[in-house]
Amino acid sequence: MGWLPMFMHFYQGIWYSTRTLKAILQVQHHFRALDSDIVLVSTPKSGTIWLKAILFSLLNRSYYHSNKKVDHPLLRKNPHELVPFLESLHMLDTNPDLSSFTSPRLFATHIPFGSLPESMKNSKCKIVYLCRNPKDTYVSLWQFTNNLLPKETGTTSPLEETFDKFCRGVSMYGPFWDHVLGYYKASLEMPHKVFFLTYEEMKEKPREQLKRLADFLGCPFSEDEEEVDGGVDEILRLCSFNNLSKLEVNQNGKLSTGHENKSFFRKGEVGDWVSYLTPDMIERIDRITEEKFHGSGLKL
Ligand code: PAP
Repeated sequence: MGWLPMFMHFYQGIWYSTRTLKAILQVQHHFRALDSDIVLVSTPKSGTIWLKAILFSLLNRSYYHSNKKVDHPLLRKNPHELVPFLESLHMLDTNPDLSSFTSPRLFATHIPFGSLPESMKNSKCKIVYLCRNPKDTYVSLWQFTNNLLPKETGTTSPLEETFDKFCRGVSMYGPFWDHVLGYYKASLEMPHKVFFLTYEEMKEKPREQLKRLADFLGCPFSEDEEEVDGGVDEILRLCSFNNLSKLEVNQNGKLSTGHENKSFFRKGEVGDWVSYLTPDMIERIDRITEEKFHGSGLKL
């Protein structure tokens, strides 16, 4: 059983809900990556929505910069609508028509490296990978899951129980650590293909990370854009938690999946876990992180 009262399945070393597993199988069988594709991959609750907004703004910046009268789509649409998950596309339609996507196509997924469709590994498509400290990831996932429980029951999935499951790897797309390590290794082996980024790095030095991203994607900021037009700062402001979370669409809108847009904007902070985890829990999860990442050079 998963965190919600539904079954989970262990497939290719990873835990999925029934619905997600069906979608993953469709993605594996039908999705054909193009060399020009850009795919944002992330662990759930690592700030995917933030990076979706940033990548969308980055890739479309020249159009909206020179067409100031056109409203930026982020002001009216939730980033999940603008940058769809491959899983969601294949949940609605087993083999969706993607011909309306203009190049470079921008998609997102939570699929772990080992289970990516072959074309994503073999083509020249680029992967931007985002992950986050496991303690904040866990707390964010727990809060999100609580929102999905039927309101009338008033129940909260017990922190201790879900924490134990998370530590044992039983969470959506878990084990968390295996997911991260898969992409971390791929980024070391193929730095031109896989860009590895953490939520904390993005929070700490957003300008630097945004410029690194632009370089990696082959659309670097010119000096003018950076210094004169304020291109970098404008994207960061547009995509900031403060800005996105206050927009009407993100306060009152809903996705086609039924999720309320506001459920993707909770606190947006680093270190919120201190308010939820006991010293024993911290000790346990830190030990797992140390053991799993031992020798990899990775710290989260
Ligand atoms: P998903 O896996 O369901 O797509 P995802 O977008 O990865 O969720 O993560 C949501 C987290 O990103 C939330 O974290 P929290 O629960 O700790 O608050 C959310 O608040 C945070 N987030 C959303 N937008 C931003 C933003 N613009 N800047 C920073 N963090 C953000």
